[in-house]
Amino acid sequence: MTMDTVVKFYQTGTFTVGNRLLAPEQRTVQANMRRTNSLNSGHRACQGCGEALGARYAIDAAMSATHGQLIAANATGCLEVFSTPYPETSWQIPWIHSLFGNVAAVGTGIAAAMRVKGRNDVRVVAQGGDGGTTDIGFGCLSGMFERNDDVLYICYDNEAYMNTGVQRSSATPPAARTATTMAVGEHPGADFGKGKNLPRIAMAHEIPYVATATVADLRDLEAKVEHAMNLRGARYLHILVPCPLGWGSASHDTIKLARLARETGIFPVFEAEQGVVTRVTKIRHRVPVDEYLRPQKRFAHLFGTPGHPEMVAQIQAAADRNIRRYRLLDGIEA
Ligand SMILES: Cc1ncc(C[n+]2csc(CCOP(=O)(O)OP(=O)(O)O)c2C)c(N)n1
Ligand code: SF4
Repeated sequence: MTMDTVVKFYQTGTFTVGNRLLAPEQRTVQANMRRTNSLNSGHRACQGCGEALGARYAIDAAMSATHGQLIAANATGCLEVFSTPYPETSWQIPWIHSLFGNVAAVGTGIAAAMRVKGRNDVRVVAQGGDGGTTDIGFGCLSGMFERNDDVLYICYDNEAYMNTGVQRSSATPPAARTATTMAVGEHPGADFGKGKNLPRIAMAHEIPYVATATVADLRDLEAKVEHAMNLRGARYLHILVPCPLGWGSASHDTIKLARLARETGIFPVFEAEQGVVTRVTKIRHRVPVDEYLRPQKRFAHLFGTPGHPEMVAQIQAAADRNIRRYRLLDGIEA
C-alpha cells in the first residue's frame, strides 16, 4: 500500500455496506430482502420528501414487529394524498383514510373492533401530519391517550400544513415563513412564544411510551417503532421530517437538515415512559443554529441585509434550553 492510498472504513450499522457486516438479527428491517415495502414505489411525494422516507421505515418496522398483523389509519395530508390518488394506492397493507381530524379515534375504533373479535394479535397504527395532530386532531388524540387505547400514533412533523400550500400549524417554529405568516415587517415569519410541544403534551398524559426521532437516524427510528409495538396501550412517536417544498431546502439536504436539527439542540431526540424521560440521543458535534437555518428559504429573511440577528439569537437560546432540559451534552446540567 502506498502512502497516498485512500483507506475507507465502513461503520457497521450504516445503511450502505455496513449492514452486511452485522449478524443477520442485528440488521435493519430495510436491509432485509423480505421487508414489506409497505409504502411502495410509484407514489407522488416530492423528491427528497422526509415524510415519505419516515413513513416507509416506520410502517415497515411496525409490520416486522407485528409479523404482518397491522392496520394503519391515515389522516388527510401529504402522506395520504401522495400515496392514494383514487383509485391507486402505494400501500401494501390494510390501510384506511380517516377524516383530517379524527384519525386517533378511527385507530381506537379499529383496536376495539379487533379486541371484540378476539384478534389481539392485530395491532393498529394511526398516523398524520403535524397539522392533523397538533391542531385539528388534537382532541381525539388526547382522548386516545387519556383512555390508554392500544394504538401507536405517529406524527410526521414537517412543521406546517404542507399539502394545502404551506400554512402555519401549531408546530411551525418561530421565525419560519409560511403562506399564512407575516412576509415582511418588523417580525416576519411565525411568532415567538406560540405553538405546542406535542411530545411534552403527550408525556403529560403519562402514557406508556413517548418518543421523538428524525429521518437522519433511521436505525433509531426503526428501533423505537419496534419497541412501541412490543408495548400495549397508547404510544406516541413524533418524527421530524424535513419538507423540501415547504422549507425551501434542496431535496438532497433532507437527511442533513434532520441531523442538524438534532445536533443544534433544536429538535431533542429522546424516549419517555409514563411521563418520565428515560433516554436521550446525545449531541455528537454541537453546531450553532444558523447552520441549520441558512439552507432553508423559510428562514432566508433572518440572514439578508440587515437580517434579524436578534431572532437567530432567540432561536439559539431555545436550542440551548433544550440542551440543558434534556441533558443533550455531557457536562451540561438542567
Ligand atoms: C376538515 C378539513 N379541513 C381542511 C382540510 C384540507 N386539508 C387537507 S390536507 C391539509 C393539510 C395537512 O397538513 P398536515 O396535517 O400538517 O400534513 P402534511 O400535509 O403537512 O403532511 C388540509 C388543511 C380537510 N381535508 N379537512
Ligand atoms: S410537500 Fe413536503 S411533505 Fe408534501 S410530498 Fe412534498 S416534500 Fe413531502
